[in-house]
Amino acid sequence: MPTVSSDNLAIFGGKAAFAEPLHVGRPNQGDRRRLFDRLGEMLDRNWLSNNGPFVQELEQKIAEHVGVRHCVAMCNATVALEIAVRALGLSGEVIVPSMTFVATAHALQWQRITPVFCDIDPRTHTLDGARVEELITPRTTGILGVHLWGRPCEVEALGDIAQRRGLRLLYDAAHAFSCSRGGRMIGGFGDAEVFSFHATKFFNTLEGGAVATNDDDLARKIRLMKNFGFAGYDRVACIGTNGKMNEASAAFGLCTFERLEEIRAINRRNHSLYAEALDGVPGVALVAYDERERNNYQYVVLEVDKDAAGLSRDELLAVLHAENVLARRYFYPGCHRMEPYRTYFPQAGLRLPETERLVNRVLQLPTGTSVGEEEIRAIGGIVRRASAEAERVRRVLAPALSRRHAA
Ligand code: T4K
Repeated sequence: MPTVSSDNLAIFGGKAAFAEPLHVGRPNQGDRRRLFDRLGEMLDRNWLSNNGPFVQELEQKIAEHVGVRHCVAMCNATVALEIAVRALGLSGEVIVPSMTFVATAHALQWQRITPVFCDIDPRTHTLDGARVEELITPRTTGILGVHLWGRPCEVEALGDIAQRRGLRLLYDAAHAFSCSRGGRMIGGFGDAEVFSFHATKFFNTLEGGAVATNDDDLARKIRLMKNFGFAGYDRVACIGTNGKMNEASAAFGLCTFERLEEIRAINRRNHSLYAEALDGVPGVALVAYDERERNNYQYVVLEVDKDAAGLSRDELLAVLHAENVLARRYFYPGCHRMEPYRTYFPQAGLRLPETERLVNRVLQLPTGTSVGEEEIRAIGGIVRRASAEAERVRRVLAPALSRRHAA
């Protein structure tokens, strides 16, 4: 049971609130007995990969759930993005946010396509349409939007730009499985959308991902490409790679899928509990989801306004880590400040003021099925206490943080 000392935070020498670390991204699992049954079936069948029956069943369930004609399951979202990018014929330059997991940019650069980093709208944390238009050049072939934290991009504005300027439009929907925009499920926007089913995601298949699309030709091409381009036993129709999902992953996914609504309800409850626990803490805002839409609530994101809070995001992070709450600072420092992009585009930060501001303000807190009410109230108590004692926190942390900045 967590114990938050009301007068002695761990950074002041008190005992950590949690004996065991509390992580962001603990996996959600389905029913274990159902999983063992399915794994038994798989072993009896001795069909372990290559478009097996569990993969087909999962693809059908996902396509139905998000309301698209095609779902192609893959080994992970990074490979799914690479394949979608190639199948869409992207080349030259593609406009993409820097405020994303580095895999989004890598999926382009890996194929020698230049990711042109675009700033975000500070209200949505997703691509700013006006900035996108300014970055279009004769070499631009597409836009790759990211539904960050599961909050959808301004799909109407981006769709309009793509249509007017003759660009392909792909979405990295790694965070947005089972979310909607304007009542329509994510999966059906743009030319295609890519989900991640990594262990740390709301819905997982151990490792995994999928491309969702309503474009028959594109789906056919993607299916070929994820299987080396094989169109028959001895016939290779195009260049391809190995992007297949295996049967054990699909079996795990089918079991997690059966708990989807329950997991979503727990995430939603956790999000509301955090809202209550953090209510009124100055300068610390919980990023909200649009309650008129369907959300998966998989990320609990705080935005820390240093001036109002009296503490920086990194100071609050240090307080939480000392209590064994391993909050994260996704996606610091932004792709443009990671290699190889930092070397390729040393000036990129100049046109990304909102991204640079946001990467220094946000942190993510633990949620999911392994986090309960008591933990959330304790975490809220830690944040509240740190805020009340902001000056003392800053004094205690100053030497360590200045050493870190100097390094
Ligand atoms: N696009 C976007 C916008 C993405 O966010 C991602 C992935 C992708 C594309 C690419 O999707 P994939 O190719 O991965 O399908 C994690 C995930 O590995 C990554 O999938 C995810 N985004 C990213 C946001 O988070 P790390 O480097 O932070 O993971 P790691 O190893 O630190 O794990 C996070 C925490 O989760 C750990 O502290 C402990 C816990 N954990 C993790 C695993 C794997 C567990 O408790 N059990 C586990 O099995 O990237």
